[in-house]
Amino acid sequence: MLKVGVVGAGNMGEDHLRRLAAGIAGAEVVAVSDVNVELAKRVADGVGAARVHAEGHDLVGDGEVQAVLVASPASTHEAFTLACIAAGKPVLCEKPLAPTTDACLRVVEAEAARSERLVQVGFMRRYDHGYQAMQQVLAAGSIGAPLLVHCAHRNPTAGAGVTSDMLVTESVVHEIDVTRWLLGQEIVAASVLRPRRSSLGEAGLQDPQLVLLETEAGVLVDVEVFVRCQYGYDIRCEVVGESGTVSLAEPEGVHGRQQGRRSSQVPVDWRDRFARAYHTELQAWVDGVRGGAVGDPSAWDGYVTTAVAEGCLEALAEQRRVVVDLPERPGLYAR
Ligand code: ISE
Repeated sequence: MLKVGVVGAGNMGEDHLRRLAAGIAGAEVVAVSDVNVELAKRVADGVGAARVHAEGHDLVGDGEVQAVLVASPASTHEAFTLACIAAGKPVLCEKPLAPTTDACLRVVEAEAARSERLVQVGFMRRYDHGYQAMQQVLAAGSIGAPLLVHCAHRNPTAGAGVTSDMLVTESVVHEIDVTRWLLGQEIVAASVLRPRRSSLGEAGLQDPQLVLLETEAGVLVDVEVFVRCQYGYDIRCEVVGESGTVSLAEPEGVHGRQQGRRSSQVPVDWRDRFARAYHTELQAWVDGVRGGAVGDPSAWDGYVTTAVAEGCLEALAEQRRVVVDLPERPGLYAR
């Protein structure tokens, strides 16, 4: 049994904790930490974890904890992940690895200095069966070389306080990670167009946005991100190749026929839409750690996604095409 400690008992942390406790083979939650220690206690009780810490660093240092899942606010990810690396403990860090490229690079450098993969980043779409099926079609070469990727990322509503930048840093980061993985190519430039704003958003919020990414082989990836689309959580992705296309199917569900209409449900919450992907991701992490091989996305992938996201923010603010420059990929993360 892998003894796991979870830093952060908020929404995502609680979600992961429940999944780890109920459905993941080979893992046991032994410790929970949260700055809100009452919350940590309540959540720990719910999953039968005996150890509660108010401070995440104490959890990382807890001798009972063999591997750590970091689900605290993004601004704290760097410090907890670095502490795990220093302690030689495998860590699954929720997205993003860190909010700035400098912070991500410090994690990459610390891990590369140990010459040992310990960090997996929580971009779970790579574990979604739909994206995995797309990746297999692409790898088999049956639609020829990819030329274009069309994506949409729509949320029904966004919480108060959402900013225009957060459409990129919270949402588009998933498309950045998953298209790099689908195509096996790096993104070299970004532009962001500002369509007419929805009147249903907060005043001043640039919603929707149209992000255009260019890969090293010249593939163009367009991402419509629209966080107050009102009707549901809708994720689309289609790759257009030289001789065919492959796209995500609609999520499973049922079709209804009633009063002369066909209907089916659109999910409203991303945790429901990607529930199976979260499960597969966690099981793969636990299996990987127990087998001595931490999986992807790596700290390098986390770094690159933040670097591309920073390029998008510059492109959004300055309304110009921004070139994304990456340092050489360290040998530890060889393809
Ligand atoms: C949220 O933070 C997530 O991570 C979801 O996966 C994403 O789809 C959503 O747009 C974000 O707000």
